[in-house]
Amino acid sequence: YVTAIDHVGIAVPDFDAAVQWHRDHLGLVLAHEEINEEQGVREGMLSPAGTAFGTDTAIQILAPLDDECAIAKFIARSGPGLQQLAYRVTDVEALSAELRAAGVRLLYDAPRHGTADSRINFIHPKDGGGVLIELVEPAAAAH
Ligand code: CMX
Repeated sequence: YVTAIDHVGIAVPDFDAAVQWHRDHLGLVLAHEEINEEQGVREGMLSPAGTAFGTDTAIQILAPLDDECAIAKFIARSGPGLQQLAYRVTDVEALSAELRAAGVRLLYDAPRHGTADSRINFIHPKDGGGVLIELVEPAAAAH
């Protein structure tokens, strides 16, 4: 099911400052940006110039929209930093079903809306070796 590392997510308190820091110091460009109200985030996908968003691995900047969302809680507990590792998958529902059958806890009963109309679910960090693992089925593969 896993075809690539889709992105690595960094929780930040200030979206614009983080985007600027990565541009100024590492030359990464903002290839995509959106608000996801359900997840409570303003998020951006950063890539090296010349690479393709949706194909190559991206760095995801995640800034909280309010004090109650997952990113706000993460920053309050752990401070800014790496928050998630996201794998691109061909079929998020089929993989989730196999994981559940194997006793791995998924956060959602059904996939939710992710970046660029992808469908997403998460493996609980306690079952992911201490890593919050996101499963991303891109929109193009949706069915
Ligand atoms: N990475 C690793 N461990 C994490 C973690 C993370 N991102 N977030 C929480 N944990 C750990 C905590 O440190 C804690 O460990 P201890 O019990 O040893 O202290 C444990 O998991 C807490 O688990 P919890 O109390 O069940 O849950 P929380 O309230 O801390 O929430 C989580 C954790 C993963 C359920 C919540 O962050 C969540 O729902 N995440 C999925 C949604 C999300 O991250 N959205 C933002 C990104 C949106 C997008 O990518 O599109």
